Parts: sequence; structure tokens; C-alpha cells
Amino acid sequence: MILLSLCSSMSLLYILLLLPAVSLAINLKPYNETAGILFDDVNSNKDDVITRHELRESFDKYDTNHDDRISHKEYTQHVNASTPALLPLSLELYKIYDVDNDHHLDEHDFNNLFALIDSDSNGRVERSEFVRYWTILLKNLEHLHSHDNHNNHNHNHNHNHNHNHNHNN
Ligand SMILES: [Ca+2]
Ligand SMILES: [Ca+2]
Ligand SMILES: [Ca+2]
Repeated sequence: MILLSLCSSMSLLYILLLLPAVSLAINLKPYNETAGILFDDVNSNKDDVITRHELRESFDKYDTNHDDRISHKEYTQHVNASTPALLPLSLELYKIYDVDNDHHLDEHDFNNLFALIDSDSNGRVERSEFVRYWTILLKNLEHLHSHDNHNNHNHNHNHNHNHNHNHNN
């Protein structure tokens, strides 16, 4: 319920950045359901297909100087202001998005991300494509957002946050 209410009002990237914090209180699994919630958020006109424009829009909140690019600094400042505990995951996501590694997310990077998700290359991201992509990504980044395993070795870095939130639900 917490995740649903958060997702209804936030951009894709912001949701992804929040996922680790949320995961301290609720289980993100199954990832395909979480990915479906993300799809509904990015799909702003609710026609069940995500366009390049919609994907691009989901990043707009990070572009604080409105130059149509999201610098590494803008991104990091936003994360530090909103969810500082999530910086490790955030930086990992930024690396994924910034394919040309120039420390700016711009049209080239967004088009690349769109192409990655649009696996049948028809110029539209259908729900199934989106869910498949983010389910795999969430799984691959599990070590950065999951704190529910006994064999987790991240306790030292996230110790304070774990104990602040674990008993809230
Ligand atoms: Ca910018
Ligand atoms: Ca770039
Ligand atoms: Ca497609």
C-alpha cells in the first residue's frame, strides 16, 4: 500500500530510487508486480503503451536547470536531498542510463534506454516489455535494495536506516 501510494505521484526514476527505502518496510517481490506499478506511473496517458516522450518526461523532475539534460550533479543533488541512503543504488542506475558515460543524461541516453526496453523495436514500449526489463533489472540490483536476507553483507553501510524503518510496518 505504501508503494502504491508513492508510485501514483512520482516519476519512474524517483520511484526506482525510492525502492530500497520502501523495501525496508515491504517486500518488493514479486518484481514483475513492482514493475507493473512502475509502468502505470510512466504511462501517463494510460493507453497501455509508453512512448519515448513519456519515458523522457519521467526524468524531467531531475532537470533542475531545465537544459533538457540531467547532469550527474543534478541527479546526485536530488538524491541527496530526497533519499540520501539510496545513493549507491542511484549511482548504479545512473551508470546504466548514461551509456556514453559523459555524466549527462540526454536524448542519446534516453533513446538508448527506450531501445533497450522496446525489445521488439516497434517504437513503443508495451507493458510486457517494460515489466520484463525492470523485473530483470530489479533482480540484478537486488543486492542494492534488498535487506531481507540473512546472508546480506550490506549491514554496515545501511545499519541506521534498517533499524529506523524495519519495525514501522
Ligand atoms: Ca539539467
Ligand atoms: Ca550521457
Ligand atoms: Ca515494443
